[in-house]
Amino acid sequence: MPKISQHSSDIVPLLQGIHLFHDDIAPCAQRVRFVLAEKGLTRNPDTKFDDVSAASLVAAEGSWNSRIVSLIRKEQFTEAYSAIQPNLVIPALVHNGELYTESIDIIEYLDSVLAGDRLVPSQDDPRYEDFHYLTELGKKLHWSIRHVTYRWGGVGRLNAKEQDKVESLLKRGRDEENLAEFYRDFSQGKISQETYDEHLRAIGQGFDELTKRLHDGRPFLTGDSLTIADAIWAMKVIRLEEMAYPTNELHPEIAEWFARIAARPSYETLVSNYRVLRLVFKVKSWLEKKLGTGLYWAAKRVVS
Ligand SMILES: N[C@@H](CCC(=O)N[C@@H](CS)C(=O)NCC(=O)O)C(=O)O
Repeated sequence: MPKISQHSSDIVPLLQGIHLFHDDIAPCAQRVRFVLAEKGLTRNPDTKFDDVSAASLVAAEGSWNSRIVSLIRKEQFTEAYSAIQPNLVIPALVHNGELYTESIDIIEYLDSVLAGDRLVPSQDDPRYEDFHYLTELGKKLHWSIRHVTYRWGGVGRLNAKEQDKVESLLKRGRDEENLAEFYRDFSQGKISQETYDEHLRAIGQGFDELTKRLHDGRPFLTGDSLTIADAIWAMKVIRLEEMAYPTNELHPEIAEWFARIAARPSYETLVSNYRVLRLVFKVKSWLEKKLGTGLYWAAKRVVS
């Protein structure tokens, strides 16, 4: 059963067709875009997330409207977005005036209503148990990816006024992603190096779980065909590689599997819209690697 989310936004009921509230750089949104691309839908030009001009309200069949919630401009922390997603995270999806949140729930919904190969195995599929395990592990490790990413980027701190605003907006939701705690500790520099290292280690252990499965030569994580578990983990690899995480050296089987995902036409649609930023990330991480600092060396030190 689709999980329709409640909201208090005036914008949501106006939207017809498929509208994704997202940002190109966010792995949780990338996985939804991956599914939209795998299902053959095309992306319409970007608009601001709260655009209500007549032309932006309807997404034609076979396409989706891209509503950008810029994380860099902290647009997730606005009244208008909190009325859509009170936990202040992306993605959120609207289909014909109904709101869906939580990337995995959105994906399950899209998989059930869009034509094309099924990407979520049914519960009686022998792969389901492992699929579920890998998906849940991927979800759990999002907290670690968040720590590693913010530590590496060094930006995104909130000042006291912003923190108060975020905490007051979050009272409308359940703060399922622990944003209030994360931003309070991150912004005040209270997260220890040991904690960051533990998160990096947890990611390495997660990759070990994938490697165990890939050892038998299967092309995708749960067997012969692509599932959304592949998408969830591939988006982690994208993010980590932007920061020079040594996937090839530490997890060669994962690098090979990832190359199969990256060869799919849908992959290009994930990264093509933030080429410049990706280049900035890669230059930063390349320089760090040369200087003996950054995530490359941290991972070599911490992940065995
Ligand atoms: N469990 C949520 C996680 C959503 C999430 O944490 N999204 C991140 C981007 S990947 C976000 O919006 N972060 C906002 C922030 O860091 O302030 C989902 O899968 O939809």
